[in-house]
Amino acid sequence: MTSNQEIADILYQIADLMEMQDVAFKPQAYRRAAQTVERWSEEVEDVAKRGGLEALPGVGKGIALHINEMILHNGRSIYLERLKKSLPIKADELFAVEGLGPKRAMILYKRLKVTDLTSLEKAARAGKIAILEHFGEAMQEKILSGIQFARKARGRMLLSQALPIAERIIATIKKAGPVSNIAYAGSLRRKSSTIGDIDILVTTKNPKKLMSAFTGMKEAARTIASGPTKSTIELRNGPHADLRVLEPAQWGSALQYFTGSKNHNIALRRIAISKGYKLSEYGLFKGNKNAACKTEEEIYKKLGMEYIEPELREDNGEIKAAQEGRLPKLIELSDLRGDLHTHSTWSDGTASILEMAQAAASHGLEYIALTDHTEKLKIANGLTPKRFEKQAEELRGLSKRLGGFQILHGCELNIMEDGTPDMPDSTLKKFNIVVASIHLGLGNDRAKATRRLVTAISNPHIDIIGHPTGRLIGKRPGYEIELDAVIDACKEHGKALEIDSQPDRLDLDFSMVRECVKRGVRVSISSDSHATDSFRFLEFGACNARRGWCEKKDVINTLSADKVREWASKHN
Ligand code: DGT
Ligand code: CA
Ligand code: CA
Ligand code: ZN
Repeated sequence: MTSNQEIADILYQIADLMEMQDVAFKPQAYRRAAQTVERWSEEVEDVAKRGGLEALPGVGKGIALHINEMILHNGRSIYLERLKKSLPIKADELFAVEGLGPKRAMILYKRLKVTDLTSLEKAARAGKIAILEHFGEAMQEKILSGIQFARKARGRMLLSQALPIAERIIATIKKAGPVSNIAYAGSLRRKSSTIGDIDILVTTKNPKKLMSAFTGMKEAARTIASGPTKSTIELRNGPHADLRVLEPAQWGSALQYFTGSKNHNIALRRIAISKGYKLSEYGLFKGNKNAACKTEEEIYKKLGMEYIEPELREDNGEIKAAQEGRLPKLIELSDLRGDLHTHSTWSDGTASILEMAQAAASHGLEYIALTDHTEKLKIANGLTPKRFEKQAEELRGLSKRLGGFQILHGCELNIMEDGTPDMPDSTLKKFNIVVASIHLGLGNDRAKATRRLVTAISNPHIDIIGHPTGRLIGKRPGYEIELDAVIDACKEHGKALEIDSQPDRLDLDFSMVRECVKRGVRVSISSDSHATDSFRFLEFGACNARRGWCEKKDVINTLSADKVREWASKHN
């Protein structure tokens, strides 16, 4: 199934590239169609199957053809690929740099012959970008740091990109079957925020058939290596996927080994040695006798410890905790009862409040906090106090239509340079919940960014700090913060820090989540949804929380709506 978001993403990309080619009107049409697809509550793939695409607002014959093509090719658009090839620049490379979109890329190409990261860097280093109109010194600096970042990130996928690909690979292989065991391992199984390559393990009696199904997949751009026990393909978006065929008797030890992390494995092997064993991907051996290898559980048990969930296997103290029987009981996605950060068309969302509530309910949630942007975030159509009053009226009208589902009224305000909110107290005190984020002035040094956050945390109206470091994975590192000071402030005032679950944010990062958990500061796991299909992002936030050793009690939105209200009202 190609998701609405995948389809919309491709339509947005097509619009961007058309804009570079100076095609009049068309980019707007594609963006309109992308917005429709993004907010459509039914699967667009189902709409396409019954021939109903052209009934969607903004979708004409041409765009319908492209959507059908994507669905036919499992989310791949030959049209987009051709468009990319027809351009004189490497759009994927350039757009990965924070701040570079089609308009700027086109100017840079026309004026400076910038076509890829190398020529971009050369132009920036020579100071040629700073003197262009609409660019300037600050933009040039931003581009230079963006290049470093894009280089490091290149070749790694977001968890949200890798997961559906891995699932499709597994489905394809199962179909070619029969298989007795199949799983993804590596960083994907540990649910890292980025994935270098996808590692799939399988046991089967017919490796040949599976290997050719694997290398022949639509997802494969080319075959890098193919053999009887291991094949590697290059995926369409660049990174690789490996398929390994294993002996059934070796399953547990191989799954353990290839799940990693490398450091976890090294530490575990040391313990095996100290107990007179030898641990490898082939088994856990005492002399020549294989003591445990069928399941991972057996291995951890034989080594004298509790089973360690993959998300914890980073050699961050999990082995000692497992030996002492004090591993956390990790939070599950299903423990989340609400979502405390969502947007509607009142600000920059693509769906109405009712549509968002219905989508959240169909995701199994009991409540959301509606937290549209505030006044100063002009680009996101931030609300004035007056408009928030109007919004409150709409909410009162809606409440009867929601059954038991609850909407807490809130906002996502902007923390200004001095740490104060961009909303008056008289408005803030009316909200059930207030999320506060830094959107404006991201360039602060560590001390200043920390001061802003700490000041915000001490404001009695503010309950949660949204995406606390401002990072965008693969695009910008975010501002640095003194985490200890921020945690101290949260502890003192009883506030929470957010895990923003957008796949390119995952902010707080898991290592910072771990510090919160250690210090007894609670987090909220929020989707920051701007569209109805974004509640699924909560899965990634939950993974990130698990990697940070979160239990249910550490997460605010495992509470009922009433308990959340009660918690938030304590601060006022
Ligand atoms: P990635 O692909 O960069 O996101 O990260 P991983 O963890 O998936 O790493 P990958 O694909 O290179 O290898 C998969 C697993 O295989 C890794 O997590 C642990 C294991 N492994 C790979 N190389 C070594 C090694 O040299 N020593 C040990 N002990 N384990 C290794
Ligand atoms: Ca890997
Ligand atoms: Ca690998
Ligand atoms: Zn937001």
